[in-house]
Amino acid sequence: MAAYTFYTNPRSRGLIASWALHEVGADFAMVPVGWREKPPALLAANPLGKVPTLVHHAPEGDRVVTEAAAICSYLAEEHPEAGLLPNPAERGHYHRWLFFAAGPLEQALMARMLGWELPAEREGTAGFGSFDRTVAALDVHLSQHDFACGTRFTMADVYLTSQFDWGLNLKLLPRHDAFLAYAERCHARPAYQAALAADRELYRQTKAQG
Ligand SMILES: N[C@@H](CCC(=O)N[C@@H](CS)C(=O)NCC(=O)O)C(=O)O
Repeated sequence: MAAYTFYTNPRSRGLIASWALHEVGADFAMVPVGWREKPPALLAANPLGKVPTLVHHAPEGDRVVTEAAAICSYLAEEHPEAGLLPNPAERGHYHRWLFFAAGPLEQALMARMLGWELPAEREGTAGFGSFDRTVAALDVHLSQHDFACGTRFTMADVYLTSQFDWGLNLKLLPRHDAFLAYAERCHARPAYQAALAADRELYRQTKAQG
């Protein structure tokens, strides 16, 4: 049995976890999930029925990890030999940008995509402040640093780039030079290319099956 069972669907947030699995060289079995009929084992592991969902078949028993950002973080910790954890000097950046991407950035992108208008007087309450403030914070950081943690790729970049891809592909994020250059640097990772190829193949198979 593979060390991990990975529930996914092509062209979904599953690609984030797939990239992370490829980065750490994990031994995993992929289970494609149809949106209409979800496997009972997925629903037992994650009643929300979302992908990605990861089950780690650890020696002492199964561990379920959901939420793409948590899966990235978990895999980096389970596979320290992959070198994707932050060193002590990078830890602030690592946690900051991983959580920023999963919180404010995702909220800002989702609000923009769904046309949710935040009244200006509620900016102080909303965690992302405003779409423009969120984008500006990212722009400042990525104009000064090549990666989330500075000069080196870490697991935080898997998640941050994935949010960028969503924002750039749907034309939600402005095509700032710093954003495009950052995405290009991270897309050059062989693990990203491998995960993308696997996702496209899964999409092709899913389409062929109707
Ligand atoms: N908070 C979750 C969101 C996962 C999510 O919304 N996945 C979507 C695909 S991108 C999904 O499973 N949708 C199917 C459904 O909700 O039934 C994460 O970050 O992993």
